[in-house]
Amino acid sequence: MHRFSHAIVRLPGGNFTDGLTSSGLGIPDLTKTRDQHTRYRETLANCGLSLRVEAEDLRFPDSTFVEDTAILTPECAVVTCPGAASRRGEVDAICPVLLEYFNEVHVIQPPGTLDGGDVCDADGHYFIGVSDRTNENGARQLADILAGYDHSANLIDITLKPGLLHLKSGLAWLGDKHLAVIPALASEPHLSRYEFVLVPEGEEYAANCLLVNDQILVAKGYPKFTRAIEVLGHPVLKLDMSEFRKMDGGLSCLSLRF
Ligand code: CIR
Repeated sequence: MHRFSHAIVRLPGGNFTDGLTSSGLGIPDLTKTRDQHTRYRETLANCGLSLRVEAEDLRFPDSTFVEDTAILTPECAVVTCPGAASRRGEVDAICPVLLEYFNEVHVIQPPGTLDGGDVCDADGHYFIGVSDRTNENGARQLADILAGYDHSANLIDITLKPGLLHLKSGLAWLGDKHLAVIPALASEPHLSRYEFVLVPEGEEYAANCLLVNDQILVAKGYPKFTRAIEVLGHPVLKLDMSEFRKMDGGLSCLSLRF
């Protein structure tokens, strides 16, 4: 398993609450948002990652969800072309950062669109969601780039799965052959060679958990799912994500790991 040594994060801005959302869960509290982001950064650092902390970018209220701007592999970085018009410009700020760490940086070209939240890395095999944000053109561009580094990929169409913003809103790799999967994705043929930790009904938000080296970060408040992943034997770290959830964001969205 590839281990992470670094993570890039971006601080939530004072206009975080102006971002895109469909959650209907109300307006985030900014102080709590910043506190939760601080805990998130501390947790990644405690997992042994060296953090690159980018300043808030008030031009883009959703830019703290930095995962959507790039796909990072051991060999290269791929700058995305975010599917939401209000987020498209976020990539200009991430490019120079990536060039400091990666010799090979590719860029998804329009009319392709791709959000990092649609890309699930299962130990070098990639599941790429085709969603309202990622179109087939963008997904195929990424699959072609990955193939150049001997990484395989499958496209998974989630456009007809209600309530799923990104593929990783319902899917996470948990090490070895284990995937966290929401019921709506459980019959997806490309996933059938894996062993599922099925996310209990009502706890779907927790599916966006994050394996960081040997530890699994999981959203706090989802006891059944937490118990189910504890069985896998990794230390499980619970983080309060309530304010990010209000803006449709989860644990993976808040960082780029490499
Ligand atoms: C958006 O709608 O783009 C943001 N409010 C949330 C993005 C969450 N990102 C992710 O799941 N990777």
